[in-house]
Amino acid sequence: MTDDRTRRIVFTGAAGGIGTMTRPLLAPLYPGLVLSDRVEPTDLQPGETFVKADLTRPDEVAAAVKGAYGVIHLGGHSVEGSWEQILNANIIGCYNLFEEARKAGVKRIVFASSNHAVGFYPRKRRIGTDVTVRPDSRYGVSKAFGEALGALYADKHGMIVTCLRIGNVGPRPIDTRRLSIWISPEDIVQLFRIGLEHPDIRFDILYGVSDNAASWWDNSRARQLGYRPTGKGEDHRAHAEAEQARIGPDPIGDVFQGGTFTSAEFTGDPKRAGP
Ligand code: 15L
Repeated sequence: MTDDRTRRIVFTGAAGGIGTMTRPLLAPLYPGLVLSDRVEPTDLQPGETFVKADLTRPDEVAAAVKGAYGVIHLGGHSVEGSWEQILNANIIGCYNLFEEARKAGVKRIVFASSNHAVGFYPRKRRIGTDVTVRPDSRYGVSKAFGEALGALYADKHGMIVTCLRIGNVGPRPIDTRRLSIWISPEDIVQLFRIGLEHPDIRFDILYGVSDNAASWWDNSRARQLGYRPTGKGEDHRAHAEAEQARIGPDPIGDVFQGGTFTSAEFTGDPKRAGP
């Protein structure tokens, strides 16, 4: 175990879906892990430490990140929402997190960005992490904002920032779109570890995706940093296709990587949304 792993690592959004799936995997790796959220997880285990913090409250965020070496920042609103919800949880909340972390001398932040920062790329295009953002929702815009904030804090304040454009975390892909973007809990923990420990990161954007044959993303930078995903979406194709048959077609969402996030509230011309 490196020294870094014994230090205080704050995990925001720990009571949410990804937090619940990854907490048991992170606990043995990071003895200094501190869970944080607006509400305490209902299944808090003996030995787990919890600090309550509302991201819109700078004082509460400051108390949570005090003395931390690193932060895994999953907190915020995790799907599309009203402007007010997104503004508070993902814009103001994300700013409070980075700024209070800076003031507290936090060295590393792993930021949960999302595939929805680039959701309007068509499925027929393979994209890397260097493409212009094409958010598919207010939520996607907030994730692009978080990536930009991460770049600012890396360039201006020397923080080590890793943004993970997460696909969909779960035990297996739940429809055919997720065959391309699915990531297992074990694989996302590998990416958290790279963000918290790898010596060669300054600012990076990586795709949070398993080793899926149907992937739309070039994740070579993650591989260069040692990422060796073990999940394979193809192993679950039959299940994903059976689920897809129950969902039915979405003429706009099926064209774009972001799926239903692109078709929701859509009033444009799908042809002009373009290649
Ligand atoms: C996300 O960013 C969401 O947090 C998650 O709930 C899923 O909707 C996922 O994207 C997805 O695209 O499947």
